[in-house]
Amino acid sequence: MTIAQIDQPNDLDAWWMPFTANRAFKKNPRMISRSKGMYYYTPEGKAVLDGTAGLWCCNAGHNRETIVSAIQHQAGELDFSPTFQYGHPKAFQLATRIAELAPGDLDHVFFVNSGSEAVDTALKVAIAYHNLNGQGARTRLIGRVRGYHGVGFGGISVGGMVANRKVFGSLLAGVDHLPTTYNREHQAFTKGEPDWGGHLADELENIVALHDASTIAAVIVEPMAGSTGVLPTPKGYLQKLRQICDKYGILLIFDEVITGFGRMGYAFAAERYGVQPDMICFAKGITSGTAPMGGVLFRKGIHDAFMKGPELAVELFHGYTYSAHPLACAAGLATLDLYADENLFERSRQLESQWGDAMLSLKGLPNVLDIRTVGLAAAFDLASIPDAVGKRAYQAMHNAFHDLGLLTRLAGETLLVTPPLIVSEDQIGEIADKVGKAIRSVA
Ligand code: PXG
Repeated sequence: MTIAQIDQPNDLDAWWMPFTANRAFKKNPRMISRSKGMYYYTPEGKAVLDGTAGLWCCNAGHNRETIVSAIQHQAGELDFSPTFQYGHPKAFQLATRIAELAPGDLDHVFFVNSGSEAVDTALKVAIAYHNLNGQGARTRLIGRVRGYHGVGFGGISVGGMVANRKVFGSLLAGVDHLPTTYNREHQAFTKGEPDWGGHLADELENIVALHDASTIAAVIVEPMAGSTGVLPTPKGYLQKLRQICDKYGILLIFDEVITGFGRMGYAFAAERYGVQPDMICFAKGITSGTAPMGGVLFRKGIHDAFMKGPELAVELFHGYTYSAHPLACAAGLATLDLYADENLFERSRQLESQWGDAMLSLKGLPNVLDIRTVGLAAAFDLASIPDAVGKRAYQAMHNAFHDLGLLTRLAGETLLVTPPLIVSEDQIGEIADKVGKAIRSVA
């Protein structure tokens, strides 16, 4: 039996795949069985250039030796240890390293296993914090239309992607949404943060006027809305949001699950924008996708508010069996070392302009309605085929994988590319070329 045969699953029926058109996939699969550097490989051994860093997570590329050996070593040394009432050294080390990377007094880290858990953790702590401060009426949470904050009930409640919400019941009560910052008429084909739209942060004033500040716990936004199709926040928007939150005592949470760890040229996008949030949610890039891990960074004042009461009392009734799992901590430490050794955040910043130009060079292709780029991310909005919404982008993604050897992502009728930060200048050209061909392949 060849390796290819061993790697081929013999029955595709049992696994209900996440966020996937299961029936279409199983009729015509896109199978991946190996990875190295910038490439994935199919079970038949065909190379596929990773245009998406997996799912926005493999920022250092694939199967990097130092991360692989850190995980292997850790598995043989300490496989699992409880983190409720016990600790292991690498969890403390990793928390310290992440806090050092974060701006200002974001000094404390709570570990979870995914972005969705990070978001739920941040929202819960926001409400609990106000409660501890004698402001128990502050329970409202404010998200944004077209925001994505994972798939927990908290995340889909503050999230603003209709398909992720509409069949899941009444969600959390007491949630409101800022309007989306995207407006094609004013922003089409912009490279980086659009000039138009900073004023949309003022909508928070209207939400405060409706509900009263005394009922609002927190605002949560992505510094760049990724999943919904790379929507950079307009110039001045985040600064204004910070000012309004300060004015009314509302906590500001940045969901940096995608924007953290170099995608926007910095450890965190908060640094790019010079805006200090009260909490940062992270995941994905912390281990470069090699082990499930997420977390929340908290400003000192929030953490310290909980460190009161009897010393033997649990301060926060929250946590997961796999919070700070030893394998993920080992992976995280090796990943942060690699990011630093190879200056990958800086590399991303330096490549951003060339990346943007390469992607925007596809302006004018048939059926391309908008192209947006920021950091090392780009999105192509395509015109729908009449009566078949989503088909053009799906077909382009499928053709890119099978015919062109390029991995892309979909968001409705939008095609996304967000490569590992080790992408070479030549590969940027190759991605642009192949995206162009994939778009042209769907008449
Ligand atoms: N917040 C943000 C901003 C995210 O982008 C999550 C939370 C949830 O993370 P988990 O680890 O629970 O999935 C995300 C996840 C895509 C894509 O193709 C994006 C995500 C996940 C999978 C696919 O755009 N973002």
